[in-house]
Amino acid sequence: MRDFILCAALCVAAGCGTRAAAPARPGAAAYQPHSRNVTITTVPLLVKELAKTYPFLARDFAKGGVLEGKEVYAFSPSTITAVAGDTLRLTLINPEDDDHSFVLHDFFVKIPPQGKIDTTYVVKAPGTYEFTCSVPSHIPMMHGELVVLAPSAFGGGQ
Ligand SMILES: [Cu+2]
Repeated sequence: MRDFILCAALCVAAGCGTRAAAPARPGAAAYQPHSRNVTITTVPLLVKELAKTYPFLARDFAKGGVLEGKEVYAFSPSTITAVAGDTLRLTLINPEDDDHSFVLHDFFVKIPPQGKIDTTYVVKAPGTYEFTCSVPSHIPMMHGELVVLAPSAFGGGQ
């Protein structure tokens, strides 16, 4: 708690709450890319195994049902925020007995059942990028977003 109070006091003194929104200042130090640890777990939401707990799911998964040929999984968390140039140190955890994957437009990692994958990804241009699972029965429901901010948003140069 004492560390938090000290951090909060330093942050207020340094104007942390206003720095992110400040426009780039000529001569300000350029943003230095960070290494960010991100752990993402695949989570079952409405899967066939749950039909015993929620009897209505049997009808949903049946032929003609709203989830025919599908199961609903999520990535937790489903949003990653970083700055262009940062390196994401990703830990991808799949506790289930189904295959999953983590797919960006230029990146693919298979996450085996009851497996954990450690990998890295360098974020590039600012923008919003969807990530998803490639297993057909898990899409379009299983997805998330990588939000990449411009370094100039932090008051420095490029
Ligand atoms: Cu999946």
